[in-house]
Amino acid sequence: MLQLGILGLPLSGKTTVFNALSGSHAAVGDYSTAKSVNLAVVKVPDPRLDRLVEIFQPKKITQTEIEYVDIAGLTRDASASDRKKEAAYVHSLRQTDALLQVVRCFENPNVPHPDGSIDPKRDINEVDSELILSDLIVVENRISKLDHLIKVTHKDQDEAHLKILMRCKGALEEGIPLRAIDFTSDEKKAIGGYRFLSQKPMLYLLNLDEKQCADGERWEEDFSFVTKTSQTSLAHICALLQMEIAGLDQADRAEFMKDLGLKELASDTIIKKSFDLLGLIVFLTGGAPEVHSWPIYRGITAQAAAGEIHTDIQKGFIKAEVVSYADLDRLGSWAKARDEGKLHLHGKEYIVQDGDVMLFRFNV
Ligand SMILES: Nc1nc2c(ncn2[C@@H]2O[C@H](COP(=O)(O)OP(=O)(O)OP(=O)(O)O)[C@@H](O)[C@H]2O)c(=O)[nH]1
Ligand SMILES: [Mg+2]
Repeated sequence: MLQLGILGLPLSGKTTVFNALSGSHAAVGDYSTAKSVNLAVVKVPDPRLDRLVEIFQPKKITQTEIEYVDIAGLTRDASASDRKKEAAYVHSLRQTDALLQVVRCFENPNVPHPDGSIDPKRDINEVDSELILSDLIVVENRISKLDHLIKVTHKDQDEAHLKILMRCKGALEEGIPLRAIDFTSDEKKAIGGYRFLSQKPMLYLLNLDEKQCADGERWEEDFSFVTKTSQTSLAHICALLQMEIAGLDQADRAEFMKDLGLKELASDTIIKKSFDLLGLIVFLTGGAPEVHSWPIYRGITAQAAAGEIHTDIQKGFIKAEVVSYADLDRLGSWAKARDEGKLHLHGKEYIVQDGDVMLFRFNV
């Protein structure tokens, strides 16, 4: 399952955002009393799935899910035990697929900022620098070990690896996050195991108060510079308000949102932006037993997509029957789509498109 890590300075509103996005009720406020890690699995809303349920009347529905991870921030004057916690914190972050950086913009005299003033641009710089530094430490350690090793073994493979790490080091020393570097797919594979933090796709999330939220678009314009680096994205949220909305039942929620003139829940906007950021699309499968949505990376082939369902289907792949969601929605049944010539047979190399409804033919 896809995992999104929530990070940010202490008291930037991470846990409030976590609650808003997941409808959870984790304790907010004082970091020391909060649980060290909050985890929540969220279903990715997709109206296309609802329509397929109408069409196929399945026994079972399986929706794409993502997991949010919120990890308690540390104070600046970290003690030894805090440092141990920090190692665990960095480890948890490394396991995630993308990062969601909560940026404090909200004014709240009851919640002191650890740096004494509200300055979101400074905060972004500080958090980004910490990620870069943490990667730099990993890279430097690895380089010095590899240096010793190469003197003994003289392996070309190690030399090649060292070269990539030197390139990483150069970038990090200049304060450039690794996500900004154009690695070849082989290079990416070679360093994938390090799970570098500055290489992960990053969604910057401006946490605005209710007053600021009226100007959400202007705030995003003002911070658009963060999206100049590749694999970054930007959104805003009024976390406190959204947490309240997430806690309401369906009927109250609709009314409350109407009163406030909100068209969409922040949790939905943020999931969409995260999917785009990660380059994810969805293909669908439907039938009487089950309707299922499958997240995949954009650009993968029909045969690779089949592997998401089962390796046997991938190995024994013959053809994929594909109807686009738009056609199936319009025509209302698989049989009708076939009759109208909207069912297409594709081979292994077909590049799956977002919203393809697929049926795989395979040999076992
Ligand atoms: N006014 C206002 N207060 C907020 C907003 N978001 C968070 N807060 C308050 O800020 C305080 C800290 O929020 P948390 O969500 O616990 O922050 P955190 O980043 O998880 O804090 P740590 O885990 O301790 O680092 C709480 O008292 C929240 O109510 C907001 O959008 N507006
Ligand atoms: Mg927290």
